[in-house]
Amino acid sequence: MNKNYYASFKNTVTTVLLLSTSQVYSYAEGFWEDADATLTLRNYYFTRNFPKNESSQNKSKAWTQSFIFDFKSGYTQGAMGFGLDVLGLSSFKLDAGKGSGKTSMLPIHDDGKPAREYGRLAAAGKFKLSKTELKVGEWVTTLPILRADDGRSLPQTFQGAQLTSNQWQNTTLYAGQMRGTSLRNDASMEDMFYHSGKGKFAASDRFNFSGIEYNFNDNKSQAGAWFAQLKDVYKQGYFSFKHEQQLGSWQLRANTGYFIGKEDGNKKAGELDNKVLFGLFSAHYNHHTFYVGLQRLTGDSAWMRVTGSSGGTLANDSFANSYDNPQEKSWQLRYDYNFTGLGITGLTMMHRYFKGSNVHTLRTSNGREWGRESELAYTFQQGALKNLSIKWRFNTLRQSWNKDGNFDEHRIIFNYPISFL
Ligand code: BDP
Repeated sequence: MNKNYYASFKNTVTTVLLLSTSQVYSYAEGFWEDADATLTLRNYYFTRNFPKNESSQNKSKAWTQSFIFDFKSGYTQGAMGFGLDVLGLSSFKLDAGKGSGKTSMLPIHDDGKPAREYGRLAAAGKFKLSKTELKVGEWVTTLPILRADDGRSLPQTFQGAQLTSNQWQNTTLYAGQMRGTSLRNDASMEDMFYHSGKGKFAASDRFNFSGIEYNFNDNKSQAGAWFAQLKDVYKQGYFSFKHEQQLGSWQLRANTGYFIGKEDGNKKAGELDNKVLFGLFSAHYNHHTFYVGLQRLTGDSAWMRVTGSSGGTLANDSFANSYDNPQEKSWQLRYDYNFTGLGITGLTMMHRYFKGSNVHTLRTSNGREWGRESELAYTFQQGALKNLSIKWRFNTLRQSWNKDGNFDEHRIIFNYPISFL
């Protein structure tokens, strides 16, 4: 009897354990099943020559090896799904001396020497209810009003919370608050700055935003409206319209936008005034793509963005400059070729030329600048090196009002992504 009792007790416990394990397992299933993990090995060589700086420093260079580990989970099952994203960032100096500061490749110590290594661990928890997601933690933001920069050794990150909802068809709603940023060449989390371009700057630890994007016309058109506020420094509205259109064998695209910004609350950077109207238009035909970019700033302040973040939303953003000084007018012409057309899949080439005028800063009221940029890139298509990409970027910038804005640059970037899971 006793023995039987013991056996059935044992059976019950085993069943309960098995059931709950499979319950936990199936609960966690989505978490792992839809997870992605990639380790990118990035080797980056950067050199900037300042031909006009005879008296002071005329060269700045740095070479780094970086490791970017990017884990993104799926969501656990159930009404409320839970997930976790982890980003491990680590970069090592291979070569860089005093004077490498102008490369923004590594943090610079007080004695002017670059750090031997730097990095961060960024994690974000995410919760999903139906088609609405709340994310809390630290990650690489890609919003048009707050775009993290990933142009050097390691990407910039922001810390905060963001709500993204796809509850309504064709519509995405965004809202959130960021409380700090870690710059692309820094390991620490700091307040967010804005520089007015007229000598005024101020920091804040609150960046609030909301936005809506609506896709229509078979997803060929998109309209967006955004609000951003760097509390007590600036507030900004952004309206965007994107469209693509097939015309015979040509594929045409337009990416247009309008920013309007003012000082906010306690006006920590003084009175501010900025508007930007821009359009980037492209035509793609048979491996060739032609672009025209037009951009015009009005008002007394530079374009409003958190200092150190990317200018990638603007039409005339580039490897080394964004042509976003107070009152600046600029244009660009660009040509891309994809060598698939000649049977070499993976090889691409880009050339572009920019011209900016009517720059108003503390040093000039009629500044001019121009830039020329090229990129030759190859991505291995198969074999052991599959997905390894090599980019060679070379560019020149000339600014009439700023010695440091006259340079010739070379960047050689290897990115080798290794996927797990
Ligand atoms: C790009 C930014 C641009 C910067 C440039 C740079 O969008 O505004 O001027 O980096 O590093 O990513 O010089």
